[in-house]
Amino acid sequence: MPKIAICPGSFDPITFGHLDIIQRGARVFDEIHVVVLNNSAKNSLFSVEERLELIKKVTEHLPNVKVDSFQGLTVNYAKKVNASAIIRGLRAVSDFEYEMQGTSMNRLLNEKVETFFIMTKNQYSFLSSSIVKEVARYGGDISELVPEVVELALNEKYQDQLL
Ligand code: COD
Repeated sequence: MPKIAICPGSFDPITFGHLDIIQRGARVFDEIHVVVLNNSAKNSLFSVEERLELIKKVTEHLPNVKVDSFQGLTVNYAKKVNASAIIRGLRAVSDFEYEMQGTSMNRLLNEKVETFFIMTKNQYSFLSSSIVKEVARYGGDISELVPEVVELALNEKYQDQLL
């Protein structure tokens, strides 16, 4: 049976930090489903369709990565695609409390799905979609932080505000 994992997130937008986690997960699992879900605590800049499009473009070199969106609980999506694992990235101690809460809740909802954490690479330890949006909004250089298609999409979103 293939080992399937899901990589859930907001991906608003996808960064090199996300991509690194997806690539490293794809080396371990037979199949990875990157899934755009709603985080009720966050207002998104990109629509779900825009986020999917960007993720598809930057993962097209990874044959065992699929991209999808879902309305609802992460564990329900895992069940839908027969995934036995959830992959999450860890950056700093500050991520721990949130991840601990989410992992405990997911385990309570479905104890058959195990959560695995991949530690960020040092160069991405400070990187988040929020910080990228903040820098892009004020015209800063984000070329080291996101793939080129994402940089273009961000510049397009914010160009009106820069004029
Ligand atoms: N380096 C390494 N990992 C990173 C980096 C980086 N620089 N940046 C982000 N990551 C990791 C994050 O730690 C996370 O694991 C993943 O990438 C996605 O990050 P985000 O910020 O895009 O996504 P989140 O954390 O907002 O996603 C939260 C969910 C949408 C998955 C969550 O809210 C959810 O499961 N919602 C559905 C409802 C549900 O099931 N709720 C119960 C469980 S919380």
